[in-house]
Amino acid sequence: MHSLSSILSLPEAAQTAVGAEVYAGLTARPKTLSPWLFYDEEGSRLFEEITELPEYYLTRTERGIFARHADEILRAAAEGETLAMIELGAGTATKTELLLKAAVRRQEAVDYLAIDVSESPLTVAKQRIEREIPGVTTTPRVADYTTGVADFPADGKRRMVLYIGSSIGNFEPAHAVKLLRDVRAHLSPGDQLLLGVDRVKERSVVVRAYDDEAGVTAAFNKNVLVRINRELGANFNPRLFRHRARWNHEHSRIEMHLESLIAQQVSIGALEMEVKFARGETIHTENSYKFTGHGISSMVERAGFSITQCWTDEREWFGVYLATAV
Ligand code: AVJ
Repeated sequence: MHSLSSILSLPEAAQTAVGAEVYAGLTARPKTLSPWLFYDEEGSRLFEEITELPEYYLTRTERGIFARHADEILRAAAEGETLAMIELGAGTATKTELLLKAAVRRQEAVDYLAIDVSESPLTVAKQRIEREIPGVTTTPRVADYTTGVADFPADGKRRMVLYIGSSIGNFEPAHAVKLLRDVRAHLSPGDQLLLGVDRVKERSVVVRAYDDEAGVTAAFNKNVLVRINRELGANFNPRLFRHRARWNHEHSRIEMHLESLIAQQVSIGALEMEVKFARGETIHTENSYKFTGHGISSMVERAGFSITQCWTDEREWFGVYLATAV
């Protein structure tokens, strides 16, 4: 804990979202940085590149499930009613198109609220969707939904909240439930949640997905240092850190770290702060939880939803769960 006076004397930059996160994370032990910091413009672009890597099975597998079952998913969600779609962490919304197309096959007009922390992918998404799927009206909203979602206007329609791509996997179990409860608090009974989650599978498959041959995930991980250099005037040398991906069996999650290759000191100008690293010390930058069927249902049910149906691929690597707000 820091005393009030020490907080009040921090530079202004520590009060911005990025500054506060970096300050808290790099004074913590072990050092951490929150994964939402990955998604500046370059980070969002690198993530898109990750989704196309041969080792990164998640996006491809989930897309396959949507390609095969989108009509059935939409029918089950709508139950004859008109839907308003809302997506958390929409990004460029490429996979979402399959669901939006299924929605316009059922109803003439679809309102789609696309929420993301990063503006650039939302702009890309809106332009592409309006060109390719007439009938869908996209409203982009730049917001960090992890600190609380604002309301989801639906003007009388049944809401369908999409939280796909296993983004929920970034949160520790208690936080994941809290986040879903917060979503639930903005819904009415009968509104729908579509949750895409990555399932527990053979460890080597998972590790490779987060440590690819081409080094794109390594660049994605290190980009957070580049972002801190640019936005907070720091002098991290990304070459003096190594990307690490390791499976944590106890917590059923893959962890990403940045490991300092030498003993070094980094200064962060805007935070008036010096950060020391021992050789081999890491910054923990991401957790990506992998779920069992039981884990998913207990999480979703504790948040005030009831699962009605789920879809998976042949290998059962990925799960798409439809749940109703109770
Ligand atoms: C966007 C959180 C689903 O955990 O798989 C990809 C992010 N990190 N490669 C994931 C990510 C490294 C991704 N999520």
